[in-house]
Amino acid sequence: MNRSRTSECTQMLGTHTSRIVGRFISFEGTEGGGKSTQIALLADRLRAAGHVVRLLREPGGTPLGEEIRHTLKHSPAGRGMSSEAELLLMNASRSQLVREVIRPSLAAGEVVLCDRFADSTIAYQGFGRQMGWQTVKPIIDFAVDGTWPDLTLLLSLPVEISELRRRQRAAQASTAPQDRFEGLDREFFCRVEQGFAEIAKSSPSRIKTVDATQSVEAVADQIWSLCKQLLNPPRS
Ligand code: ATM
Repeated sequence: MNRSRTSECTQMLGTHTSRIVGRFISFEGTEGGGKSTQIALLADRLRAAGHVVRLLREPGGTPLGEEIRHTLKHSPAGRGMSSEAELLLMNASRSQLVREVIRPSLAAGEVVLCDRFADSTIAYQGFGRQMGWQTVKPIIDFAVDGTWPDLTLLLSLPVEISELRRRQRAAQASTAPQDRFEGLDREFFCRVEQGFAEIAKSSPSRIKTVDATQSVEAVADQIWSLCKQLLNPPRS
C-alpha cells in the first residue's frame, strides 16, 4: 500500500483508531511452475484460517484489464505489437487493477493473491524483450504509485523444465490457440528467468524464491510457512 500517504492522512485527521490493512502477495515465475495450483492451495489454507481472500491475475483482474489481456494474448490486433505498446498495455491494465481492486481490498483487510504483478514486467519486457530495467521501472512506478506486494513468491524452474511443461500443457489442450507469449523462443525465456533471478537478488526481503521442482505439497508447505511469517510476525 502507499503507506506514506496513508499515514500522512491519519496524522492530518489526528485519529488514533487502528487501520484495517490487508496483505498483498504476488506470485511470479515462468510458465509451468505451478502458480495456479499453488495460488488455489494457499487460498484454501488462508480461508480456513479465517482470512478473506481476493484472487487476481495480471494482465487482467478488472473488466478493462481483461479486455487488455485479450488484446495482449489472443487478439489478431495484437499481432506485430511493438514492445513499447506491450509495456504500456501491461501497465494500463495494472494501473486500473491497483486503483479499482487492490487498494480497496487492502483497505478492507483482505489478503490479495495476484498471479503476476510488476516483477513480470521487469522480467518479460525489461529482460525478455530487452527494453532494460531502467526503461520499464519508471513506467511501473507510475502505474502502481507506491502499491507493491508485501510478499512475492517466485516459483523458480530451470528453463528446460519450464519448456517441457509448457509443451506438455499445449499438447493436452491441443484445441486451445497458442497465445502471443507461448511461441517465443528459448533465448527469450532464458532472459526472463535471468531477469527474475536478478530481481530476487535486488529485493531479498520482499521476494522469496521457492524451488518449483519440488513436489506440489512441499512447495505449498514452504509457501504457507512464508505467508504465516507475513500474517503473524513474531512480536518484538
Ligand atoms: P498467464 O496469465 O497465462 O501467465 O499469461 C500472461 C502472460 O503475460 C505471460 N506469458 N508468458 N509466458 C507473461 C506475460 N506478462 C508480461 O509479459 N508482462 C507483465 O507485466 C505481465 C503481468 C505478464
